[in-house]
Amino acid sequence: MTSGKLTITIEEARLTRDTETFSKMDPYCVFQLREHIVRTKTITNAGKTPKWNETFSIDVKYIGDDFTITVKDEDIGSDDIVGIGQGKISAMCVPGGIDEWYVVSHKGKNAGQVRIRSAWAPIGGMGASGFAMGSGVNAKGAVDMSGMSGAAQMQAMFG
Ligand SMILES: [Ca+2]
Repeated sequence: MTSGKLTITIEEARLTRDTETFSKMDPYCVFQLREHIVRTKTITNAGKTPKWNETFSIDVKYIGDDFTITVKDEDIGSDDIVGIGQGKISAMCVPGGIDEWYVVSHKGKNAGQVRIRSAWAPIGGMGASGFAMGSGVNAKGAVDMSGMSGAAQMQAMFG
């Protein structure tokens, strides 16, 4: 199982859907991966072309998970959802990262795109497989001293 630290930069959006009629939207973007929820600042009056350029760090434990991107328009009272998009977090967890436009939609219709860049640092690299082996040994024979080397490995990996 691969895990690691994912850094995402929510750059900007090009929206086609507008939830405002007489004024410009005040968009912000929410990125969710399981219990991790991050959100950008609201860009007042950015309309359909908000530029957030905000970077977040996320610990990825399950690389098979889906993430969700939600673009909202901040309003007095309840905020409007402009569009929602989804993807596999594994697509972002690659050497060199990604720089992609993700489609967000609303009620089945395309509502625009959000540009996200990523950087990926898997835990341990080579050590990650060593840790997996160590924990396997511990699971079978908890009495032996391999727990110490496992802890030392963890310390080495997590700094
Ligand atoms: Ca608004």
